Amino acid sequence: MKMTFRWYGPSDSIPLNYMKQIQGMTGVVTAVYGVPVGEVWPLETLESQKKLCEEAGLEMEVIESIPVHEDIKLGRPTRDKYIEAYKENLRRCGKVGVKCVCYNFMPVFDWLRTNLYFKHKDGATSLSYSKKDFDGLDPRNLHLPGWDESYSTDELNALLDAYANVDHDTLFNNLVYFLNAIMPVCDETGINVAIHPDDPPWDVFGLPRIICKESDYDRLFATVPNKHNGITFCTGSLGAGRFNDLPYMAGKYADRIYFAHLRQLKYDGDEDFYENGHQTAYGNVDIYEIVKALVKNGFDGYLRPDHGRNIWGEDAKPGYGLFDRALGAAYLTGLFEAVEKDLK
Ligand code: DNO
Repeated sequence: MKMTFRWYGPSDSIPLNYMKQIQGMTGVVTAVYGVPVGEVWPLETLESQKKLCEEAGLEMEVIESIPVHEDIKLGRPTRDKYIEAYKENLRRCGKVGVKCVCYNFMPVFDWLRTNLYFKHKDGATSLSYSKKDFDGLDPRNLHLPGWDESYSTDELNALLDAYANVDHDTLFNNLVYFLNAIMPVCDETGINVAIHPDDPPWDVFGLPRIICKESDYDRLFATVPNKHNGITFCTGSLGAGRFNDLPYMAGKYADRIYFAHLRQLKYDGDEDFYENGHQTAYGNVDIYEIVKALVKNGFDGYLRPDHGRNIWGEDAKPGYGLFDRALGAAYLTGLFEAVEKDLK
């Protein structure tokens, strides 16, 4: 496994050398920010970001994410144009040594939480999700923490209308169309693409979500068997689904897991949860059993600590502070060491 840390590019408030000071850190996970979805990333930006990483002694082998244009998800005639741009982005990433590209196929919305500052008794804060708060939201007039408000209300409404005709199978077929189109570029560049699960792993606002559970992965690999078609195993996203057995899934798909997001969450009702520090004792995700399943089954991908709490007075981007993610990285590195030694 290779331990990595998410870096939001040159404007990230956390300096690269702080990331490097977390012992065991091999590289960053990043993207080119500020380019509209569907456009080609300037090669010079990729090169200059890579240079900054190298100067800090870090690799830049993972991209999270190259976002997928909604026209591709909707299967609109214009999708081919956006797929061409996606292929060009993969080639450019390949040129600067990227080995793994994370993406998601969630219609309109990426991850959803209802509170970015859930208060813990010890004064820490973290992200949380409450069904009751969620049910009170109007997707057509949405102001939600963490959600990209780059759409105007009119654009958002037009997009939601367009999805009225897209059911789970249609969305899945559009994913397959996209994957079949990009696989040759993955073969050519050696890049593995790793789909991020839907977060939370169920339909939201009547929009279909198709990467939520075991049968979704089985269907994905049966339909597009190319080995470059892989997954980002995000324990926080999949773990919100009480129906997912994460250690079992980690073992079953270990050879397709090119990237792992290991994060903790604590159930707080039937669907509600809040995020917590990474340790197994602090939530419902058995990080130890997941690490064991990964190691036992030959997991050889990238790994990153995921959403941490905000602690020690840090005023960080919710989920992405330095302190708790550093603690998470140290904990995960220790777990891997223990499990790897035990299994030898
Ligand atoms: C949240 C992240 C997601 C993830 C995308 C991948 O913190 O895990 O936003 O980057 O879904 O495309």
